[in-house]
Amino acid sequence: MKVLLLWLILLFTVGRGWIFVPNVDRGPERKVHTIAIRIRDGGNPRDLAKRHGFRYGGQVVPGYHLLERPIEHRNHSLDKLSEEVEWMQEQTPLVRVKRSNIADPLWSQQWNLHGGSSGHLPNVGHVQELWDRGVDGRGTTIAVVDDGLQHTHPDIAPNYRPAQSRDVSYGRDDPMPHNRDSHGTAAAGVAAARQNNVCGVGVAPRAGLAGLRILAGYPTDSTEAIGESYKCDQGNDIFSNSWGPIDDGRHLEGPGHVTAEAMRYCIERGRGGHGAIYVWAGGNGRHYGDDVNNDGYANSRFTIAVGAFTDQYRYADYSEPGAALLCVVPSSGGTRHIVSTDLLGSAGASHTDCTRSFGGTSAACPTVAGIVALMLQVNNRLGWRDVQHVLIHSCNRTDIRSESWTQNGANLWHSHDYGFGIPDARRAVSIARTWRNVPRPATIYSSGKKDLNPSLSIPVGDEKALFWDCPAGAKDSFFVEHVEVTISLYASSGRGVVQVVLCSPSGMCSILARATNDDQATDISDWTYMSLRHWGEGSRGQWKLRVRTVDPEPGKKRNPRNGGIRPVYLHSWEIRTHGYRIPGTY
Ligand SMILES: [Ca+2]
Ligand SMILES: [Ca+2]
Ligand SMILES: [Ca+2]
Repeated sequence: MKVLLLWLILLFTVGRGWIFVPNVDRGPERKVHTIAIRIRDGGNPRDLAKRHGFRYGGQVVPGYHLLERPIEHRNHSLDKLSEEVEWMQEQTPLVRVKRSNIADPLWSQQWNLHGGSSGHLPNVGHVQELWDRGVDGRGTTIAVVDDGLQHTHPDIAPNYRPAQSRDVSYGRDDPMPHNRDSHGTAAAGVAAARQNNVCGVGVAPRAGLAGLRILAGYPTDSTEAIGESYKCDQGNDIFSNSWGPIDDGRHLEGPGHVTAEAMRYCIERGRGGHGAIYVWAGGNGRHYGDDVNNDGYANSRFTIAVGAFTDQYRYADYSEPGAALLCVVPSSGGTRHIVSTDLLGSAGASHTDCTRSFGGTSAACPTVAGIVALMLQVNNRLGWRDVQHVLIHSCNRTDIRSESWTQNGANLWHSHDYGFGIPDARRAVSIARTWRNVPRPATIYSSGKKDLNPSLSIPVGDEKALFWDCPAGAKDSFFVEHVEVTISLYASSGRGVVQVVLCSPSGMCSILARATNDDQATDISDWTYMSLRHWGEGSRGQWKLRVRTVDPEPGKKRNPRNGGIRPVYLHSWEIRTHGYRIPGTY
C-alpha cells in the first residue's frame, strides 16, 4: 500500500524532483541525499549503491529504487552513476500544504478542539491533524443514548445510521426528538458532527451516529437496558451517555437489574466479543458535594467517567470529583462554552441550527466518545479494558500545582478532581495503533464479603480501620486495573456523615465516600465504590479500609434532643482488585 502510494506520488512529481508523502510525521529534517533511479534490466541496485558509495534505500516500485548518502556528499559527481541507470533524479524538498480548509462557520470557536486562536487554550490535541491523515472515525458507530437525535440536521444526516437507531421511549424505530429535546442532538454533534459548511465539527466527523432515545416519557429499568445494549453486537461500538441519576449528593443510584445485565452482556459480547465501550458524564453536582462514586453508572468499571475542565485551566466548579474519574476534557464553566448542533430553526436551545452554549459534563462525555471512535478506527481489536488503558496513557496532567495530584505505586498520577488528566487524541490514536491487548478476562482477587456481627460502631470523630492481606498478585507480576469496595452500613444521622477511604499496599489512598449534605438517607446497602487510582500497582499486600464518622458542618448547633451526630454502624465490607497477570512473570 505504502509502495503504491509512493509510486503514485512519484508519477505526479516526475520533473519536480521530490517525493512528498502527505500528512505523515516528518519529524526533524533527514540529513541524507537521496537519488531515485530506474535500473536497467538485470541490474542489481544493492551492488550499484555499494560501487558508487551509496546506501541502498529500498525499492519504490519494481524497477525504481532509492540510493542514499550523507548530505555532505551531495556535491560529488553523479556522472558515473548516470551512465549505469536508465533514469535518475535527485530528491529535493518542495513546499506542500495540507488541504484541510475547514469551512464549518463555527470551527474558529471550537477552542476545545484546537486551543483557540492562540492555540494555548486547553484542548484534546491535534484532532485536525488526525482528520488530515484520514483518522476521522470512519468505520465506527457512536450510539448517543439520550432524548433523541435530529437526524435530518445537515450536520448529523450524513453520519446517521437509521438501522442502528431506536426510539426506545415510545417503541418506534425513529429517534426523532420533540421540539424541546435538543440534548441528544447537541451531544451527538460534539462526538461526530460532519465537516461541511454547517455549524462546527465533531471530534470524529466521519463516525456513524445512532440515536437511542430513552430520556423521553418515563424511563424504566428496561428502557435503559434496551438503550444500553441496542445492537451492541451489530455495529453500535460506543455508547455515549450524557445523563445519570440526580446530582444532589443525596442519591446513591445506579443501573437496575436489567440494565446491569444488559451492560454486562455487551461488555462480554458486544463488538464481536471485544466489548462495547461505555462513556459516561461524570456528573454536574460538585456544588452539592456529589461524587462520581455516588453514581453507579459513572463509577462502574465498565464505563469511562469524564469530568469537565474550563478555559480557565481548572476543573469546572460543577464537575464532580471521584476516585472513579478517568479524565477531564474542556467544557463550559469558564468564559467559553461548547459549540455543537442544535435542533433546526427556532426549536431547541437556540434560534439557529447551531448552539454555542452547550457544556457541562454532558459535552465532555461525547468528546471522549469521539476520541474512542478515532482509536477504534485504527485498531478495532481493542477490548473495553484496552480502551481504558490507552486513554489513561494518553492523558496529560493539568493544573499540576493542584494538591489533588498523587502518584501511585506504579508512578501514575491521578487526581480526584482531574482523573488522569486531559486525553490527547493524537497520542491516543498513536498508542492504539500498536497496543497489545491485555489478557482477558480480568483476574480478580477478593477479600470475600466480611460480615461484622455485631456491626462495628463508629462514634463521631472516630475512625475504624479494616485490613485485608491480599496473598497474591505481587507488583511487577500483576497489574491492578479497577478496585471495587462493597459496603453496607447504617447511619441514622444521614449518609453525609460517612467518609470511606481505601489505601493500597503502596500507600496510595482513594476517597470513596466523602462527607456531604445528605442528612436524610440512612442506609448504604451493598453499594459498590470503584477506584482507578491504583491502576498499575500490584495487588499483594495489606489493603486498608478506613471508615470515619465525621461532622460535615462542625460547629453547627444541633437539636440537643438527638444528641448531635450518632454513630455509624458498619455491617459488611469487601474489597476486590481486578487486573491481569503480566505475561512472562509466572
Ligand atoms: Ca459541520
Ligand atoms: Ca452525580
Ligand atoms: Ca434551534
